[in-house]
Amino acid sequence: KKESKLYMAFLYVAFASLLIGGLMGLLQTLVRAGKFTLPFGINYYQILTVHGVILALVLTTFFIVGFQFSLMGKTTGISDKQLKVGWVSFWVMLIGTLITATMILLGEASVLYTFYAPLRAHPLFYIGLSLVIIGSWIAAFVNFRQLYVWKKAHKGQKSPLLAFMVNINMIMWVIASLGVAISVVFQFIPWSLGYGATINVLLSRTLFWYFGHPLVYFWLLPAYMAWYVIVPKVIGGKIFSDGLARLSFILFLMFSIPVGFHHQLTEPGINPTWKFIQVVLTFMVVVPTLMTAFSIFATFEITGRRKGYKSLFGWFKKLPWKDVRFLAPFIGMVAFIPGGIGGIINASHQLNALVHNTIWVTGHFHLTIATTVILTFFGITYWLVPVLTNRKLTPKINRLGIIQSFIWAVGMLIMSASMHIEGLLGAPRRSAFSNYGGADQVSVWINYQIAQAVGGTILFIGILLMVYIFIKLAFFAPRGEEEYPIAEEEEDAMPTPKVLENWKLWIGITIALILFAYTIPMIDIIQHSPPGSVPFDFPIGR
Ligand code: HAS
Repeated sequence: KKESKLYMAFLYVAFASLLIGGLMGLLQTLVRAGKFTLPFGINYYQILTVHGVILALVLTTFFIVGFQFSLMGKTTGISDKQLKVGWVSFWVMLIGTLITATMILLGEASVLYTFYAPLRAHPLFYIGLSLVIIGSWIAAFVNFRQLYVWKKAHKGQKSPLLAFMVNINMIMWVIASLGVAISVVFQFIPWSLGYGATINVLLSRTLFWYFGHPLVYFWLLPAYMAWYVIVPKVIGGKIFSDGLARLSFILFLMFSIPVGFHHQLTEPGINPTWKFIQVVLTFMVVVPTLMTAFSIFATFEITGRRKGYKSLFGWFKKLPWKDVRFLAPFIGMVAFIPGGIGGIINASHQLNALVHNTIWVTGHFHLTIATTVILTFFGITYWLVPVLTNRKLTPKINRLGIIQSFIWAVGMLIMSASMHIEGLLGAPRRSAFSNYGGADQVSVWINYQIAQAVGGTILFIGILLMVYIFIKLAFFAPRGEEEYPIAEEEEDAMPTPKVLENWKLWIGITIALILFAYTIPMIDIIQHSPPGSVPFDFPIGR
């Protein structure tokens, strides 16, 4: 079908990014272990920027937009006009990605994926990133339109659950990315073009984290879409409660954005009262995650018991462990237990003082985004690609997928565990190999660095295997029909309250919370801004 081509186009970019970004990750672990020197004058921060931008921003956004387009197409339909605009979003995002990637590869933008001022990149780096965001906004407006058209044609009916979820995620994305867009357009681009000698660093970082935290939920929510609606179907069950799923997404919309200060707890210039308020709001965002865990386990248990497994954990043993469409997301769910606990530690002000800017934080996000989310995305790939290309997930590919999931789990366990421990021993994140003037502590860190290189190598093997599986599913697997797994709701679930679809109410509360959490600190940051910082061009003397 013609729409499949659009969805697949997004996935091609995502998997090409996985290969490039993964290779950079491997190189980083080798450099940090002191086992490898980058050739051709390539700088450590150049590959670290490629790794972060290509994996955290490009892979995720392309996969999510493509996957969400397919969910909308399946549940609400997509018109020819919407499809055309969908292609516009793809090309705008791709052109933006190519511009940004070129600047990084030329060594003109080694500013890492957070592009903190006063690090300054070439203007085209920021312009490219802006295009990626603009492209994603175009996609968002197509999704909004798809739901609107569906609602008009189905007056009085509740929207399809997946369409509702996609729209929540895109509303959150648009509101959040406004922050980084303002910073890029009004601060970074003029500054990198030479207008204005200094930049308000705190303002730029605050606008970045206003966007940066919801960004992580923009990654997480598509995984939750699969956990709530797809995984139940794969295991032969039903959705525990449509209303509960919608409520948890609404809570994410409300509490994901006004919490960016938990990334800035160590920064001066922000009144501690506002930090405290945003930390409280951060803990609120744990609630929908716990609701999700409860609801998914309820689905697992109900399904197992319905199949007749009676003992306390009999239902658990009988889950379809040999089906990679279930196994890969399940490993992701398990990884979220330590990943989430790490998040709560990070968000606690006093504990943050211990872990901030250490490699502990890197360990945290390799569990959350690189395991929970990415393994769920792999789990989606095993059925989505065959559906889109009219091919079969054969038992052989399924077996390879199971091997891939275990390789990923083992590699990540070794790498992320050693990052967490090394972080508690004080090792900084974002630093190349150094003996820090021969400090004793370094001799303790090095063993954990070597463990990370081992984990990173295993993970790279996992990436090669996953890319092979993707190519196989997209081009070489036998022709056939594969199911698009969308579960129905349990018959005895409570009817979904109508108020959950009151968009004006939820968006209104979201905006009110943002204004509450940010207005006064923003005025402070602008009013009491220091003279600003002069640029730091990398490499020095560019
Ligand atoms: Fe985070 C830093 C706080 C979740 C990603 N985070 C980062 C960075 C990234 C990131 C990329 O407060 C680095 C940014 C940078 O470059 O500087 N994070 C949290 C909190 C949560 C959280 C409170 N993070 C995520 C998710 C991410 C992600 C999700 C990506 C997808 N994070 C922080 C903080 C920092 C931070 C600070 C800044 C640190 C610093 O100082 O720089 C929460 O959302 C976590 C809630 C989750 C739980 C877990 C519940 C468990 C569940 C398990 C379900 C399991 C099932 C199966 C169903 C409370 C849901 C069980 C099976 C069995 C067999 C048992």
